[in-house]
Amino acid sequence: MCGIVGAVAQRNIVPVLIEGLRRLEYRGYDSCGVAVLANGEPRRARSVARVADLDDQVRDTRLAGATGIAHTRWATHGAPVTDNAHPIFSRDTLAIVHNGIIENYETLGEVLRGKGYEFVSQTDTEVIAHLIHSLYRGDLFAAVREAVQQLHGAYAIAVLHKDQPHTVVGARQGSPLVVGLGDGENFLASDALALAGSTDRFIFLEEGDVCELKLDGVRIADRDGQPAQRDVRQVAAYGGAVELGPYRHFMQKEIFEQPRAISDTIPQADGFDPSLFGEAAPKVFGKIDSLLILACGTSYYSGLTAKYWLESIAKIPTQVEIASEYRYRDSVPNPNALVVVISQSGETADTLAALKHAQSLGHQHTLSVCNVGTSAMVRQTEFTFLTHAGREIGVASTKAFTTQLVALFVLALTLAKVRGHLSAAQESNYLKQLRHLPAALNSVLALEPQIIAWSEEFSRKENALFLGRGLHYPIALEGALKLKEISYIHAEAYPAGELKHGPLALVTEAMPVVTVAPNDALLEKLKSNIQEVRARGGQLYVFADSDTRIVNAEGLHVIRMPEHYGLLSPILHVVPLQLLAYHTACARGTDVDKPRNLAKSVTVE
Ligand code: HGA
Repeated sequence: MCGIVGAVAQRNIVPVLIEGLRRLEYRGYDSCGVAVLANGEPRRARSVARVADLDDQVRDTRLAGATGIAHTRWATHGAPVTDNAHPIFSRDTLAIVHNGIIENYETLGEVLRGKGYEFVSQTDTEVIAHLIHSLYRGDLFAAVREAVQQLHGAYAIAVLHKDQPHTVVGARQGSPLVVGLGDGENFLASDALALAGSTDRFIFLEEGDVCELKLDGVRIADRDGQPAQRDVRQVAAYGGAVELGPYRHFMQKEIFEQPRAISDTIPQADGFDPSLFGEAAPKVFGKIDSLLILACGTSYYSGLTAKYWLESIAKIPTQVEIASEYRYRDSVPNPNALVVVISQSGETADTLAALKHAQSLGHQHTLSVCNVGTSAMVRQTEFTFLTHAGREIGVASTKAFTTQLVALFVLALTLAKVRGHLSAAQESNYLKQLRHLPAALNSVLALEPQIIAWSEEFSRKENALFLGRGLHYPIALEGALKLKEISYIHAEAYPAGELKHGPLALVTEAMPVVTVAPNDALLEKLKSNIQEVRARGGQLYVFADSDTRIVNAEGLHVIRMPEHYGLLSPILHVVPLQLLAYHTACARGTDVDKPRNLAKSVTVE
């Protein structure tokens, strides 16, 4: 989603700003722009194409300046057209970039119109620009502090003013913003990654902070306007271009990186000790009586899968809820529950808000499962388990999902051990299974040519059904989500037992029905569901464990999974569904890594 970069320096800062935007491109955006103070005047370039086009523009127009802000926009208010692209100006004196949504923009807009401000964009951001302008009395830092008091909603902003050379003011509430400290120059960005190469010293601003960047230092005020000291952290953000290598898209590369990502995520230790989650976990885990898992999208499906593990192995009651629902409903808090939040980026706005909501209700124990160690989510939870997926560029999550599953499986085993449900023999057996997982995944990846053959068929369809049972129902959900996201084929997933309660009405020869068929206790039930579909002329595409005796027949297409993998089977079964979605999307010619309307880190509500 939106990315912000800002800088004050004694050199032309435009190349640094453009490079920062390039590094944030993977998040997804629909327009971009940059503004600098050039000879004391704000000047800008904006594009509804890629950052490369913006770069051409700034070169052609020789846009240069030592104080600047830049932005990639994922439109929430107003179409992705040039007039709505940031930086947004107020009366040609002030420029702002904004990430987030201002909920009271209509009310504020009316007041500002009454004061004579004209609006030239449809964005909520323009309200902030005019508001700060209306409050400016020669001190930008003070004007921004005053302005943010009036904003409702989420924001990270960076602002410059023509009368304040070598000054950029930033503020955050609900959206991420970091300060990068340089020598005689300072930076702002929504992600430390954007500043790799410029600095490795960062301050992670806290909620409600307002900061002022000058050449010789940075000052910060907290939400009450009091001067605040924040820790400086050394972060070696890897900003190098991620190479595609032999792959066609990042998504394909990331699917094939899963054996490595999983082996990096499996703990090195010889057993499942709570200390894997944090120093204080051994004291706390024994007291936990239930789990509340909060997440969105693919991470929500990893939580749903984990519920089966947690209840069957650790015998601990587990509730899984979509973060954007939980944060707005009345719920009954349980201070003895462990709240688990799951997010690849650790900046997912809805999940962060749900975490905050849980804490405000009195939940004391929180754990994040996250792929970014410096993220807001990791900083705001008591315990953490970091997945080691590495940078995920494709908007459709793949290796982040399977590494989350590994993390949650480790959590289930750890809680099982603490609660006396895991014998030493079981522990070493599970450890063995986990360690063999990367090799097992490699043999699943070898199915790619067979899946490509199916994807040709799928690319001509407009609808698909996905079926799974038990542990594999969330995997069917994830398979349907992957297909929707990148091929734009309408797909729905059902627990196979639900077919006859409604979706069977949709089954015709034109409807492919993808089925996940592991050899587990529900296999015979699943086979009956398969027959129900066949009896109605439906075309079944089944990923079956080799010992299931489900074989190719009229209307029944089977790909055999190389290994039967017990409780860890969801991690293997999701991989062919990722490949099916990927190759179907390729056959349809969509923009696989940047599907329309979607963004990578969902930093707005
Ligand atoms: N609301 C602003 C910024 C949107 C955003 O943060 N996207 O990630 C706009 O629509 O311009």
